[in-house]
Amino acid sequence: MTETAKQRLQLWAEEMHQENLGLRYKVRRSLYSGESDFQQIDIVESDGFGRMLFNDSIVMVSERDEWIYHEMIAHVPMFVHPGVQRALVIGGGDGGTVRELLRHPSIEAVHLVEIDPLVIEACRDHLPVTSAALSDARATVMIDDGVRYVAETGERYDLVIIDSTDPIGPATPLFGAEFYHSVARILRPGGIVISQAESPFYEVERQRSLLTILSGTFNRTAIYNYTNLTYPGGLWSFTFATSGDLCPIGDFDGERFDSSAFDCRYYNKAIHRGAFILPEFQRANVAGLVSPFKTDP
Ligand code: AG3
Repeated sequence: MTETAKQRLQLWAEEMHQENLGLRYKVRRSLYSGESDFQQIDIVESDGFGRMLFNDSIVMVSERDEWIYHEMIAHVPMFVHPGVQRALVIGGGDGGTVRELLRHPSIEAVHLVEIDPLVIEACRDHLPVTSAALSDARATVMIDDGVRYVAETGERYDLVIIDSTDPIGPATPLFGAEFYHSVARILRPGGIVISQAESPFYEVERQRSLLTILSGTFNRTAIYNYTNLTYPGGLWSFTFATSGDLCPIGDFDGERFDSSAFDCRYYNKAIHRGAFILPEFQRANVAGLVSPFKTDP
């Protein structure tokens, strides 16, 4: 037998980004592979990144870094709003965002609206680190189109989080004006909207168009960054918008964070403030589309 023939078969999962970049992860074994009406869903045991969820070959979650994304999407608005009781998550069927929201004692109900039941099922079976939160008594999972849900529901929320995939396929309308008009309708007074806002390097136009929509619909807008391992380019963003006057810096309740004694692995008070300080190129790209802060970060 030749040296080559004796070698173990090498399995890799690859995310192709904008046709000129590929990120490859060594796969130990596939845990789940299925096709829904919306997408191809894969959960693999990777070598070095833990379990990973891919939708249509795009990385959604890795155990190695999912906590960064989920801490930053949830705790930033939670420590700005004085007392979120009811939160809505659109997408996010892995459950990670719900998990972080539920750590806050003010939360009475979290509704998760996920379009694809197979994401929920696959994550419940193979990604307990995020999905276990979906079994909490305060969490309600609804299988529905988020666009339809926000247009038609009679429910109202203090916080709406758009935990979406990239703006392709069923997620595309989640980056549109009509959708945000409906989100504004279902916000309680002073409510906050956080959206998955892609990469400041690769998605300049997307960030601009999202902020244009938000600043035309809400009273106050901002964009903040986090760095992660598995999304192309590493530095990624969320947008912040509110129909009220809460400022993500001026109204940040750092004392509440201190007394809550959360064992965060990424988020802390300085990270909260620093996340809103943009690198020069991004500051120029979003100029005029974000609101001045009440106080300096
Ligand atoms: N939401 C997906 C963020 C976008 C990832 N994009 C990419 N890898 N090209 C993740 C959901 C986590 N709850």
